[in-house]
Amino acid sequence: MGVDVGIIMGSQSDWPTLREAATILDELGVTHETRIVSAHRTPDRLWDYGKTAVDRGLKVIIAGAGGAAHLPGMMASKTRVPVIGVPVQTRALSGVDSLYSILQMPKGFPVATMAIGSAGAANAGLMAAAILAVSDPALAGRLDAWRAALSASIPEEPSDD
Ligand code: RP5
Repeated sequence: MGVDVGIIMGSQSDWPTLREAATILDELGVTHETRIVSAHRTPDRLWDYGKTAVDRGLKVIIAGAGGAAHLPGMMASKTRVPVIGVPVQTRALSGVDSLYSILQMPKGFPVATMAIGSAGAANAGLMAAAILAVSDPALAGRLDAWRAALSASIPEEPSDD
């Protein structure tokens, strides 16, 4: 049986960021796979992944890339599986280049764009889980519990420690 979420990234160097999404999905018990798929270096791999995504049963794709970050948008153009984009933080422009590359999609091919970097990657995992939870009550319960635990961990007052 296939997995629900595909996590793809443009380079091995993106993995420390995209791992945050995988960690969240692990915590919530959401099946997923991870692949390096580069819009520029492996365009045929990108095409094949997008072309087969529906038939393979993927329900959400999380796509992270940095710099001239065409991967999420190209993937959205190739499949109707919802694509969540994660702008990876770059050294040259701090990820603003990645953000703008992913965010400004033309009408017709949306990418749900998260924040730059690891917070965006973690939120991509949570967003994917929220989408799946619409039709999965057990996952919805786990997501509610995860959110409640986070809220409960926040102290009411600041500490000097
Ligand atoms: C992008 O170029 C990748 O998504 C990565 O963020 C960036 C740099 O890649 P490497 O040169 O580290 O492989 O395609």
